Amino acid sequence: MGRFDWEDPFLLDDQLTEDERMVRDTARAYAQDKLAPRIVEAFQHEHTDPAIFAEMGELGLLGPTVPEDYGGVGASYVAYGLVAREVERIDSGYRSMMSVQSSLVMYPIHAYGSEEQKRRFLPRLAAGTMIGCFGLTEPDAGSDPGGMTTRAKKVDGGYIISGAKTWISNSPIADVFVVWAKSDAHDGKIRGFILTKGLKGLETPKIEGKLSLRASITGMILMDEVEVGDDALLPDVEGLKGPFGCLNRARYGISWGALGAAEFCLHSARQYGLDRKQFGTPLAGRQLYQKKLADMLTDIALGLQASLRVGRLMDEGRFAPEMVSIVKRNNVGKALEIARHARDMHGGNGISGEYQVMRHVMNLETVNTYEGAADVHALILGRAITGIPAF
Ligand code: TGC
Ligand code: FAD
Repeated sequence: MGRFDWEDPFLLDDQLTEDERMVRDTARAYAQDKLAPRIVEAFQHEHTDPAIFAEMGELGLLGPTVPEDYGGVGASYVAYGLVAREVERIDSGYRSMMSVQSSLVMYPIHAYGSEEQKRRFLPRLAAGTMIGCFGLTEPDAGSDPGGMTTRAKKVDGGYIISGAKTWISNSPIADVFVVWAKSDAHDGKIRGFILTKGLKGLETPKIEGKLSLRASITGMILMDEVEVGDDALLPDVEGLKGPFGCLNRARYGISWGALGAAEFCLHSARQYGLDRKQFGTPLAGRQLYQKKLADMLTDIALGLQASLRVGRLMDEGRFAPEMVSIVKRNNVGKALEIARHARDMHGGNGISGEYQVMRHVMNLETVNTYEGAADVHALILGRAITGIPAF
């Protein structure tokens, strides 16, 4: 008979390779030693520290799946998920900074870029000396990115891009902008362009006053006739499958990350219940309290196994986007529920920044919305089940 470890109920650790454990341990040590001590203050003061990119880059945590030739470490998608879990155990905003850089900026340049674009951008993005962002969402095109109005007009030697992107992670501090626009030179099809900081007509105002993801800066990308050369076009993809190819990876990473936040909440609620006495006994000795802990443990354990399976299939080139919809929607929804319960289990203390559970609740509200809102993933699955698109 095996031993039961509540911190690793299905012995996930056993299912990892030596290399994956190494990446996980590096990410965990960094997150606990360097990110945990600054998050309470950073969130409270809405402070994003750009130095985090270079710190992560130095440890190989940015774009880890990109091959070594281009500055990555050639890690598996399972390793990438494990990094997201460790970073989001501290804060969803830090994971956001990491996953945008990795899946939404480095991935498209690697998958769809020219050799010259890869050489020019990937090593510096991997090192975190360059910060990237991804512009898909617009003020009037969120869940329906096909409705975007940003346009690329062909001119001699390049393109002129006009339009507005909103709710863009990292944009106010970014050096590199992967922007999606309808291109008149390609029958109005959606194409990706790489813009760089300082271009005339490009502005990136910060969105102020977020009550969620406060340690991760968010802004707009305003493009007023921004002129770029032909070499700004990502040559190897056309249509919505370009941005969605990136989103598949980021959404998958989020499915691990959200459970990292949920694990923090479970651990915190457990410890609080062991320490806090009411009616003469620790709260953790009460049936209702234990049921909540049991529900949390169950959802985390099942969710992690599902993400591991999707990661293995991704590494084998056998995943389907619908699999990612299942784990993104389920794991984030469950994490949000777990964080809300943990907040309640901390009583009044649960609302203070010091105990951190309320911050996870607020962050996970965003995570439930971005990268495909929960109901949009339900509709993706509904279409797969019935064959009828109900968007
Ligand atoms: P639809 O007709 O379904 O598809 C259009 C074309 O795209 C292809 N495609 C995919 N390709 C690869 N992977 C996927 N997951 C794909 N989904 C669709 C599809 O095959 C088709 O290709 P083709 O060649 O036939 O043209 O598209 P639709 O317009 O009906 O869209 C439906 C829907 C709802 C699925 C889609 O629009 C959607 O997923 N909406 C959600 C939008 C979203 O996720 N936005 C994310 C913005 S980025 C972000 O939030 C970053 S936050 C990051 C952080 O800070 O961590
Ligand atoms: P809407 O699409 O207007 O949806 C509003 C509500 O309606 C949701 O509940 C949704 O589920 C529901 N809904 C929508 N369509 C349907 C339907 N057909 N049937 C039933 N219900 C429906 N985007 C980027 O491009 N890059 C980024 O880096 C980025 N970072 C972000 C960071 C933060 C902090 C936030 C909050 C968002 C970020 N986003 C980013 C944008 C994000 O992807 C969008 O907010 C998300 O896709 C939802 O779009 P929307 O906000 O326009 O909501």
